[in-house]
Amino acid sequence: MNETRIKQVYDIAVERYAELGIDVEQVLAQLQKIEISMHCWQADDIGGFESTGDLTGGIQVTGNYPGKARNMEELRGDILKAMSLIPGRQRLNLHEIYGDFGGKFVDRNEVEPCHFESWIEWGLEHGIKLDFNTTSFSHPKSGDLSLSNPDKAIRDFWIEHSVRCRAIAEYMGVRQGDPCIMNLWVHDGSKDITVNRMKYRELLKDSLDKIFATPYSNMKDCVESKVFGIGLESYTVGSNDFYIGYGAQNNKLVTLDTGHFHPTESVADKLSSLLLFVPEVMLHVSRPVRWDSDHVTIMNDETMDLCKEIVRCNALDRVHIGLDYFDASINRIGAYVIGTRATQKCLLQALLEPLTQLRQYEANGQYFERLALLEESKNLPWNAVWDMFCLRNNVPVSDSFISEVQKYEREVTSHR
Ligand code: RNT
Ligand code: ZN
Repeated sequence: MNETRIKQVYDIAVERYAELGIDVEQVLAQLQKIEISMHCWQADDIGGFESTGDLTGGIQVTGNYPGKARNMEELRGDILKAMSLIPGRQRLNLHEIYGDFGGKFVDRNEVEPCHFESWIEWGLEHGIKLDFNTTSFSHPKSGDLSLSNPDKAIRDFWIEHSVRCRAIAEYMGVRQGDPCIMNLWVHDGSKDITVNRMKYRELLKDSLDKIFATPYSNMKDCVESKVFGIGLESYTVGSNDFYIGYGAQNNKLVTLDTGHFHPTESVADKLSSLLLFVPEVMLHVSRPVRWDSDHVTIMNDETMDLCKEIVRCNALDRVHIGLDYFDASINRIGAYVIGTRATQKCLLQALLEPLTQLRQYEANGQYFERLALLEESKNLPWNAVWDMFCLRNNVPVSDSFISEVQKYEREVTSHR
C-alpha cells in the first residue's frame, strides 16, 4: 500500500468526520488504549501443556490444519507473530493448563504461582498483560459435574483448583501492575432431562462462595454462563440466570460469551442492563454458526452491535474485551489476526459513530432521521481511518498481512 495515498485518503476522511462533529484523532487515541485479551488456546486447539488427553467438557475444536503449536516455545512464538500483525497492544488470556510445569505432572489441585513465573516474565518482557482461567475440562475428574458434583471429594478438588487459580491471578496482577481478570467457566451440565436442577445449582453456588472467600485487589473474578455443551444438551448448571444472579448479588464480573445465547438473542442489548447491576463485564467475542461453534470472529452485525453498545453505554472502562474462538481448519495465526483486527474494526466504527446527532434525533422523536443517519453512517470512510491506524502502528495495512502469515507458515509452522 502506498503510504502517501493512505495519508491523502485519511485527510479527506478526517474532514468528512469533522463535518459530523467527530474528532478522528481523538478516536484514534481512544482506540490505541483498548487492549484486547487474546485467548491463548487458538494456537493449539485448547491442548495446553498438562496432558495429551482428549478435549472434554462439552466443547469441540474441528479441523486439523497443519502446524499447530506443540509446546510453550512454539505457542509463544505464534502469539508474538500474530500480535506483530495486529495494531496496538493486546493482553493474553491463559488457561491453567498452559502452565510451565517443567515437564512434570502437576495436578490441578497442586498448581501454584511459580508455574506461571515464566509467563509473567515473558509478558513483562513483551509488554503483554495476562488474564487467567480455571480449567475444569480435559481431566479425569471432569466428568459431567465439577464444582456442582454431589461427590464432595470431587467438588473439593475443583474448589481447591479454583482457589489456587485465584491466587495465581492475584500474583499475576501484582507482578504486571494491572489487575488480572480471572474467568471461571465450568462445563457442568447434563445430557438428558434433569429432575433435580435445583440441587446442582445449590452446590455450585456453595462452591463459588467458598472459592471467592478470600478478597483480592489485584485480580478480578468473572463468571461465564452458557446454554449447553456437547453431550450436556439438556441442562447447564451455570446458566445465564444463575450467573447474573450470582454476579449481581456478590458484586462479581459477568462474562458474556457471544456464542452462549440463543441464536436470535442480542448479546449487545445485555450490556446496558448488566452494567447497572454488576461492577464490570468481560466479553468473549466469538462467532456462533448455528450453535456455539466458536468460528473466528469477523466484522459482522453482532460484533458491530456489541462494540457500538460498549461505546454508547460509555463503558469502555467497565467492559473487558476478550476473544474466544478456536478454528483448527485454517492457519491458526491467521485466525488470531482476522478475529482481533475484526474486533478492532468494529470498535473503531463504534467510536466514529455520530452519536450526538443520532441521540438528538432520538430525543426529538425524529425516528426517520435517526434511521437515515444510522444507515448513512455505515458508509462513512472509516476504512481510511483504519488503514492509518495500522500504518501508524507499523503493522500491515489492509490484506497485506496475508503474505506475512504465509511467510511464517513457510518458514516456521509448516516444519512442525
Ligand atoms: C466454553 C467457554 C469457555 C471456553 C474456554 C476454553 O463454552 O466459552 O470460555 O471456550 O474457556
Ligand atoms: Zn467463552
